[in-house]
Amino acid sequence: MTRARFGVMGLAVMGANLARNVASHGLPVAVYNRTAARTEKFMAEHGGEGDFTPAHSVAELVAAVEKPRAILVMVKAGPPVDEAIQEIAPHLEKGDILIDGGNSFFGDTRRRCAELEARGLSFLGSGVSGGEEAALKGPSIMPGGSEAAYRQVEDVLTTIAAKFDGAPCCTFIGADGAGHYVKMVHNGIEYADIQLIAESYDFLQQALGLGATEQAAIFQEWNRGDLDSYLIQITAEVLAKQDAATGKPLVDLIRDEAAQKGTGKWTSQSALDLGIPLTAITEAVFARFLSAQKEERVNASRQLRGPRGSRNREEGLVDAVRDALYASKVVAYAQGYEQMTAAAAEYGWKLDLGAISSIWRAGCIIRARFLDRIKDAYGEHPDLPNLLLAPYFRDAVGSAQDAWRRVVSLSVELGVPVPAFSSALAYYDGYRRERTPANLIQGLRDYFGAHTYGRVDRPGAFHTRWAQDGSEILVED
Ligand code: NBP
Repeated sequence: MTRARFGVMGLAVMGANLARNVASHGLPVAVYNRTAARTEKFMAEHGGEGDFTPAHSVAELVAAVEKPRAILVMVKAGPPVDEAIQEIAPHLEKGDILIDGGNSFFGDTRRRCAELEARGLSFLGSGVSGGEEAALKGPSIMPGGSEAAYRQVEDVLTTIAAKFDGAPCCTFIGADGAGHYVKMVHNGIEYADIQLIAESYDFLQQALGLGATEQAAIFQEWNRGDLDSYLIQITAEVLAKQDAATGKPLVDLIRDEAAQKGTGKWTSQSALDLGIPLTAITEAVFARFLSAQKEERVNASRQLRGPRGSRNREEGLVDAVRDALYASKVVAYAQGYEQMTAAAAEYGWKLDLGAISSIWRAGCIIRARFLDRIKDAYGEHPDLPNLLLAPYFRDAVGSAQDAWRRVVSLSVELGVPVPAFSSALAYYDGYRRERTPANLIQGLRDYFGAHTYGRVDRPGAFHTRWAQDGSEILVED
């Protein structure tokens, strides 16, 4: 039997395209799917594209791959990954490598790493971004787990990855769940990016009365400047698309209920666990929840009054929205990167944020010109506490802030909901404040719960008998 360099278990859209990607580089690939009909369909449609060995059982798959084996598991995230591992692991030998390329929860990946390592097997939890087309032509790959195992499959993964200026968009991220964690934050940032685009579209429509076709040209124009990115580019394409049946912009015919698969929610949940103010991504998740309450919204739209404000035709508002979008985007990334820094400290990973920015420059959904700037910022200052403090971003946001405030205040006046724009601005204003009103929060907490407070003029923890004699007690030095 031919010895394949690589095995793929799971031939739905992602697994099939990754297998084809590997084979397109001249490497022999063994393929297996739980339901045999999918393997047969794959071979019928793509068998001629490369050196594929179809397997009809996991034993056959394992036998077809050269040792030490490298097998990509590309099945539905969650329990199916555990089931697939349980099925294949008994057939593997010490030193073999399993790669989970799905969108697994990083906590599951940490557990699976430990379980498989205890069995003498290596495990890589690898984020793969870019959707089905990138899986075929070159995704951004974020592998985490055993570094020694990564080095053994690095040639295959870097060969199939997207390239930016010739450099592969694949780098070892860190131990156990680091790769899936970084992929999760990537997806969270994607939620924020998309929400900010949706808010721009809504504002341009509600406040300026601009239709989809007019907006398509605006987004196209924006894509030639600092906002240059895949998501802005495809926004222009989506807005420009006409529905063949009605002749109307297709976007106007799409139901306004956003779905989600959970990676945005995980990112927010993790931020809560780590104590990171991840407002932009979390508002994006909440906005999708609110959008899904369609029936309630329709009912409320008939009962709840809004402002009487009308459309605004002030000069320069389109450019102001562009600046607000850019500044809010910087905040969303700053928060996501801060979260990765906190996760690295919590889980003992050495995350190279500059390298992570590099591998997001091509192949993935958030690919953008501005990631080059982030890479440079972390290249110059690897310990940068917050992206907003990098000179380029500090100045860019400083220049955009007047426009940003104008868009947010006009939105409030007109009753246009811009949760990501406004929460990003509130974060910016909160982050740049030397003194916040948390002194009052501490006073209240001490009043009702004797939770103590610190003083600005003396060390220690204090409690005041607020409602009694007002005396202060030093609780702790
Ligand atoms: P799906 O997420 O739709 O999963 C379908 C595959 O999982 C089929 O091959 C199915 O086999 C297999 N499977 C299931 Br379900 N349970 C199994 C089990 N217990 N044992 C073995 N195989 C099992 O596939 P996908 O859309 O290709 O996505 C794969 C992974 O990649 C997911 O984690 C996804 O989140 C991630 N991802 C997807 C995209 C995208 O654009 N779609 C992008 C990036 C990442 P069957 O044929 O026998 O039912």
